[in-house]
Parts: sequence; C-alpha cells; structure tokens
Amino acid sequence: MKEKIIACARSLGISDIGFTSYEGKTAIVCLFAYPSTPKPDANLSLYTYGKDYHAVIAEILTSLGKQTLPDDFSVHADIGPSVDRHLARLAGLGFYGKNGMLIHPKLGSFFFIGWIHTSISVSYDTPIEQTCLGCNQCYKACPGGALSEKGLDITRCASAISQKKGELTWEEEAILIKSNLIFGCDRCQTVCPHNRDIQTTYLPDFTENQIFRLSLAELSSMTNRTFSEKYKDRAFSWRGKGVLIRNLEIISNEKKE
Ligand code: B12
Repeated sequence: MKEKIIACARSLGISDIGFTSYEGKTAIVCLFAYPSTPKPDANLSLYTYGKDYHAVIAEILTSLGKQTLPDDFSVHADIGPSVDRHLARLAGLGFYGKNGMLIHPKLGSFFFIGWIHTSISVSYDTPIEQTCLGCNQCYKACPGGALSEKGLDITRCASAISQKKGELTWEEEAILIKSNLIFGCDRCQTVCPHNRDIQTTYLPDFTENQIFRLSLAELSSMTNRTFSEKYKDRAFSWRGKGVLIRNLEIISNEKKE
C-alpha cells in the first residue's frame, strides 16, 4: 500500500512524501516545491508567481487519494489547523530553520505542504536528525528584524504586514518599503544557505503563466469584480485589491523620493 502511494505521488509530480500519525489516523504528508529565483523586477513574493497552491494541492491530493485509498479521506493544505510544518517534520520531511521554515535536506524550504488524512494503516516515518546551520543570515536579512531566538515576531514580519487589512503604522510601512514587495516576503529564505543549489522539478502550475508584478495603474482601473475574475486563481488575491493598492502606493511613494 505504502509503495503504491509513493509511486503514484511521484507520477503526480509531488516532490517528496512521508507518513505520520495525526489524531489517531494516518497523515500522508506531501511537499510541493516551487521555483526559488526571484525575478529582478518582481513586486510579488515567489510563492504567488504561479497558480494558487491551495487549489493545485487540493486537486493533486484528491487524485492521489482516489487512485490509492479507500473512500474515507480528506485533503488539507494551509487552511484548517495550523499543523502543516509540524506534521511534515514528524513525517521525516525536514527540520526547522532559524527562520521558522521547515527545511528539506534536498529541496531547501521553497515548498508548500499538503496532507491527506486517512484511516489506512501503514508504517510511519521518523523525524530526520539534520539541523539548521545556524548562520543567522535570516536574522540579519529580515526587513523588520522579526526573527530572533524567540522565534518569529509576526507584528514585524513583512509577509504578515503585507497581508494585513486597514491602515498601516509608519513602522509597518517602513518594513514594507524595505521588503520592496506588495505581497509576501522571501528574504529569510533567499539568503538561507540551505536553499543554495537546489535541483528539482516543478509542477507546470508553478512555472507556467507566472505573474510576478502588478501595477497601480491596472489595479486602480479595476472593479472588485474584474479583479477577482482575473486573479481568483492566484494566492495574492485573497485579501482583495485594496490591500495590494495600499502596498503599491506605500512602495512607489518611497521610490519617487
Ligand atoms: C498563518 C500563516 C502565516 C502567517 C503567520 C506565520 C506564523 N509563523 O505564525 C504569515 C502571514 C506571517 C505567514 C508567512 C509565511 N508563510 Co505561512 N502559514 C501560515 C499557516 C496558515 C498557519 C501557521 C501558524 O498558524 N503558525 C503558528 C505557529 C505556532 O506554527 P508554525 O508556523 O508551524 O511555526 C512554528 C515552527 O516554525 C516551529 N519551530 C521553529 N523552530 C523550531 C525549532 C524546534 C526545535 C521546534 C520543535 C519547533 C520550531 O515553531 C513555530 C511556532 O510554534 C501555515 C499553514 C498551516 N495550516 O500550518 C502557513 C505556512 C506555515 N506558511 C508557509 C509559507 C510558504 C509562508 C511564507 C514563506 C510566505 C511568504 N513568502 O511570504 C511566509 C514565511 C514566514 C516565516 N518565516 O515563517 C508554508 C511553510 C512551508 C515551509 N517550508 O515551512 C505553510 C506551511 C503553508 C503551506 N501549507 O505550505 N504564514
């Protein structure tokens, strides 16, 4: 059973797979690598260049489940209990970096996590021994100085700030300007030595039809409806266009000075 699931996962383009227990049942945890080289003129974060990972992962995991499991399974990615990294670590798929990311020995940290909850019984994997190099490059590069031995201070994390609704404080604006992105932040990962020389393949949904830059002119001319019609399959659209326009204004004002 386990071999069949692993083989099917590979054929579906899943980057790596592991098995652990969760709430008395089995969690089949899958990693989905995405390209990790920022475009020079991007104003969006790498994880949003391709098609929305929530939809991509749900489709692939449903297919994996249908091909290999009895009917009783559910698929999860991101939404729901905040356990994705924890489960992936237990399933032997990586170790925690000082940037809070789960790092896979070969894939680095530029991957998404999705999992299937099922009642099948299989042997479980165990956490890997490797640890973060501890170079502190992520601490130094973080635009908001959000990373420390205490973990991630999400009030200073540029990714969290970029997704926050409403008006930002001047301190938050300064962090956003430093990150130079209008959605998400990649800094603690791009500087990480564990992300060097990654050799893997990516799902076409993450490499084709990429969008890495939005313009104020375009967004300002759109209604909420035209915005959501055009960008509904993109992870950067979930907070609506108002947040993106606000962030674009903050970043472009700084550039004019
Ligand atoms: C809410 C959320 C956010 C919020 C808040 C994050 C936070 N840390 O609280 C914001 C918007 C800031 C965010 C940002 C990002 N996120 Co996010 N986020 C989530 C979400 C939905 C829930 C996370 C959560 O509630 N965390 C609460 C804390 C308690 O848990 P945690 O995030 O797993 O972090 C723990 C570990 O880092 C652990 N830890 C760290 N070091 C060590 C050491 C040891 C020894 C141990 C035991 C534990 C440990 O302690 C942390 C706190 O307990 C998850 C999906 C999910 N359902 O799990 C995705 C998720 C964590 N995010 C993801 C991604 C890709 C990102 C971004 C890279 C996106 C971007 N480019 O902007 C950044 C990275 C920021 C960072 N350095 O962590 C991926 C991470 C993949 C990976 N390789 O780790 C996830 C798993 C989504 C997915 N399904 O793929 N995110």
